[in-house]
Amino acid sequence: MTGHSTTSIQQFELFIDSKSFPAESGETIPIVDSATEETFATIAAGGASDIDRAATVASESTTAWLEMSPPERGRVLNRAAMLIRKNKESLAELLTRENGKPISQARTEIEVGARYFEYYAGATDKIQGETIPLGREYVDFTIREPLGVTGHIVPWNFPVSLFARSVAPSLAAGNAVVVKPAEQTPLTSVELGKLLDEAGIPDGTINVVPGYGAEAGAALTNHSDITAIAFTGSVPTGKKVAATAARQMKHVHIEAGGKNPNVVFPDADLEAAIEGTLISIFTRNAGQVCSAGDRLLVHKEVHEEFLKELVERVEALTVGPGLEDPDIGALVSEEQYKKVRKYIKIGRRELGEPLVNGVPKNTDKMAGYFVGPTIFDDANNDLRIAREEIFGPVLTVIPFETETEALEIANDSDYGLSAGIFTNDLERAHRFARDVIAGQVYINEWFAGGVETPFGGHRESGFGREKGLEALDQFTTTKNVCLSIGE
Ligand code: TXE
Repeated sequence: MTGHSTTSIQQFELFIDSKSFPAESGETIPIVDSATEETFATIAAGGASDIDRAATVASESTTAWLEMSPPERGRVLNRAAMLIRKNKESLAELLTRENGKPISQARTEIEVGARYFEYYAGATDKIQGETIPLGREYVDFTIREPLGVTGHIVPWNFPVSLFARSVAPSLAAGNAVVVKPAEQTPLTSVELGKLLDEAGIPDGTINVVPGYGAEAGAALTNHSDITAIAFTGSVPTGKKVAATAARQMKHVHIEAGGKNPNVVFPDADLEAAIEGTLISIFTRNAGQVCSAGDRLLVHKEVHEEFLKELVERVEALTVGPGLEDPDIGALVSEEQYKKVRKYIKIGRRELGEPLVNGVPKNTDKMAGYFVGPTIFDDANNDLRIAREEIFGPVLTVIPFETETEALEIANDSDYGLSAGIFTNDLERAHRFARDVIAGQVYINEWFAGGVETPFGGHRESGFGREKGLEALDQFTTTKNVCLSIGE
């Protein structure tokens, strides 16, 4: 990694206009390894003046980026994908240290990051308009134009893949970008900025300004040169960002979490449902996933059998430092650790002892923000642990009797991000997909889909779609050109 080191603490800086800088204020943020609670790096804490500098150079760079032909731009993005893969091991290690996730999951995330750049590299020369038949006297056509400079506010749960998810389509559409990574996990973002630079992107087209949300994030949202904001994070912050963007008539899309129902019917392949449940809430990033299967709705006929098997499998999961590649790593931060522990207490008050209690077996002696898997059974959908996003390895189980009841419970939520169903009844699966309120529906496999498939939410989960070709709509605008050519 290229952050420089005095003693053993690496120092990372802002990346603006192809150069690394300290923040104008000179302030830094300590970056804590959540498995050891030790500060292992610092990062420059960007503020409003740093955001201003980045937005200004980004505006000036858009010409150079657009002067490159679409295939040339595609080649730059392809080179970025190649460089991300080439640096996979060092990026994965940095990601595990800043975030806490198991190293094999970090490697997978780096690969997904590379895939986004590769996928959108292929789109640069396919962002095209249409002709509209107004009759013989007119020629009418549309042009899809870039928006200018887009701002990207990235959360800490998937710092690499969520960076790539919105930056790659924006660059493919011809925009310059300013990224504000999460204050907990900014290191990989700065490194990705440098790799894009190495791939040949013009100076100033990619800028990464880490900093606190209330300072750098708010300044980015407010900046008049930023024409669009892509936000992923919490509901309250998402609403603030959307309100600021609305005051300035900026394009904005918001992805803000969920409380997603995972519905298991007796006719399902129960082994697939167990596997799906494990990954949905425990073994992908310790449940710190917006599309996690937080609510397990199990049909009463298989409830007992299913929970018995699930508990056995969950008790066998390993919890430990990410670099040792357990099933569940440390949570990202002390704040998130406290939040998840608080919800386990709330669950105990609401329901009594959980079936699996969240205390990792071997972690008494361990420092670090470890929370083991937790299962609350026999819940109902009115409880706080069934309604509020916990964002950790905590599962709330709600038994049900009929398909109608399952759908009602699934849709009785403030959120509407993802939903999943395990069933071998084709018609039931399609009825569920039709009627459930969600941006994406998983059938017989949790997290089914890929960089190619659109992703986003309804209700408090936000609006706008990322991933797939639809993401390009978020980063372009349409100009209609109408020419009168006479009789
Ligand atoms: O979110 P914030 P936090 C949920 C999850 C988690 C909770 C709180 O439930 O426990 O949110 O996490 C930047 N203007 N999700 O506090 O604050 C911030 O610096 C502009 C779900 O970390 O929303 C970071 O870069 N930006 C989620 C980003 O917003 C601001 C992923 C997210 O931080 C800002 C993360 C401001 N005023 C948390 N304040 C998902 N959808 O996957 C903060 N930020």
